[in-house]
Amino acid sequence: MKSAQEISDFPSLFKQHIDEKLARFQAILESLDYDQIIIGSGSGNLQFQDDMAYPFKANPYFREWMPLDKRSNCFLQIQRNAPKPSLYLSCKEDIWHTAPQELPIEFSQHIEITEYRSIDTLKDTMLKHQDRLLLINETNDFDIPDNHWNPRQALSAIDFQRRSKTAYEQACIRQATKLAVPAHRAAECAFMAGATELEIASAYLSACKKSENDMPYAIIAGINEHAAVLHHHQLNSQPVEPRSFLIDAGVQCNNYASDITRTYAFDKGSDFSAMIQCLDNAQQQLVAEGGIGKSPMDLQFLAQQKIAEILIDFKLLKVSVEQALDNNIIKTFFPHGLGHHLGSNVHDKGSRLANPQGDLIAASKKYPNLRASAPMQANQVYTVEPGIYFIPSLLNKLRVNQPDSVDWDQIENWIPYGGIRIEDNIILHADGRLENITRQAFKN
Ligand SMILES: [Mn+2]
Repeated sequence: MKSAQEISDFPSLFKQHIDEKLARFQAILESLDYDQIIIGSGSGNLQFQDDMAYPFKANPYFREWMPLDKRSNCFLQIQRNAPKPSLYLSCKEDIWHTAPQELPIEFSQHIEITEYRSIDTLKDTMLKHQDRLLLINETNDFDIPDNHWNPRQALSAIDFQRRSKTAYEQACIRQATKLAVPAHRAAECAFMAGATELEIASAYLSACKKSENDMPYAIIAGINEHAAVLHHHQLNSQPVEPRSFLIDAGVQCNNYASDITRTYAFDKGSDFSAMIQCLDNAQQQLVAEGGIGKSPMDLQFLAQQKIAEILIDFKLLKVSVEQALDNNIIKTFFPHGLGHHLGSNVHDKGSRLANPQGDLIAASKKYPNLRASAPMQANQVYTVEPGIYFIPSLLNKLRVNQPDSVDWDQIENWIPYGGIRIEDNIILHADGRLENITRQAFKN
C-alpha cells in the first residue's frame, strides 16, 4: 500500500533532496573557498585491446545527486550562489546505441539542464572561474591544476555529509528493499525446487524484472559449500544435491541500493536449519542494540559474543565465550564486519570519518575489517549482517594454532553446509527509532 504512495512522493522528495544537497555543498564550497564544484558522471572505458566497453556505471559522487547511473559524460555544476544546480548532458548523433537515459520529467524541473556537443565548448563555459573551480571526476577533462581535481579535503567533506541520508534517499532505499523481496522469495522457491545457482540467479532477476547490469552488486548465490565463500560470484550451472543456500542480493531504486542476505536449509528439520534460526534471533537482537551515538565496534564485540554462544550451544566450541573472544577464535567463523553504511555506494563512504576535514576514527586493532568506526548518527542507513561460516582455509589455520579449541569431528559435519549470513537494512531515525526496512518488507 505504502509503496505506491512513496513512489508518487518521489518528485517532491527529490526537490527537498536537491535543496538539502545544494545547501550542504554550498557550505562546503564556502569552507574550502571555491566558487563552484563540477561533478562528472565518468566516461565509458574500453577493455584493453578491444572495441568493447566495460558496463558503464556513474560514480557515487554523481549518483548522489542524479538518478542517471547509465549516462556517461554528464557534468553537474553547483555554484556558490546559484539557486539550482546545472546539469550538462553530452548529446551527439549515435546510431549504434539506444537513446541515453533521461531524468524523469518531474525531477528535471529542479535542475537547469543544458545539452553540449563538445567538451571544448563546455570547457569555455566552465573555465570562466578556473582558479576557483573544484572538479570531482575520473579524468581531468577541463585541464585544471591537479590540486583542484579530486582534492582529498573536498572528498572527505562530501563523504562526511553523505552519512546523513535525506528523506528521498531513505525512500529510495526503502523502495529498493521492497523490490528485492519478491526476488528473494523467487530465489528461495527455486532453491527448494532443486535449481542450480545460475538458475536461481535467473529466477531472482526475472522476479525483480532487472538485468544483471542493473544489480547494485553481483548476485552472491551459494549452494552447500559455496555458502562459505563470502562473495561467491562464479555461479555453478550444474545440479547438486541441495543442503544449504545463501543468497546476498539487492535491487537499485534511483541509484540507491538494498543489500539483503538470507540463508535457507533444504531440510527444515536439520541442525543447520536450527542454527539459521539461532543466528536469525541473534541478528534481531543486534539490530535492536543500534542507536544514536552507539559504537559499531561495541556492536561487533556483541556479535562475536552471540556467535560464540551459538557455537557452544551446538557443541562446536570446547572453550568458554570469554576464551573464544580473548583468543580470537570467533574470527575463524565470523571473519567480516557486522555491517556498513548503505547509500549511493553499497558500501557507502564516510563511515570512518571523525570530521569533515578527513580525520579518521581508527578501526579497532581487534576488528580491522570493520568498515564503520564512527559513532552511529541520525538518518544513517546501514546493514546488520552477522554470519557463521565453515571456511576450510580458516579452519585449517585454527587447527594448527589452537587445536583444542573446537570439536573437529563435529566441525566436519558442518563444512558441507558452507555457512549462514542474515543481513537487514536499517534506518536510524532522528528520534532514535530503528526502522528495519528489510523485515518490514518481508512481512508485507
Ligand atoms: Mn552488506
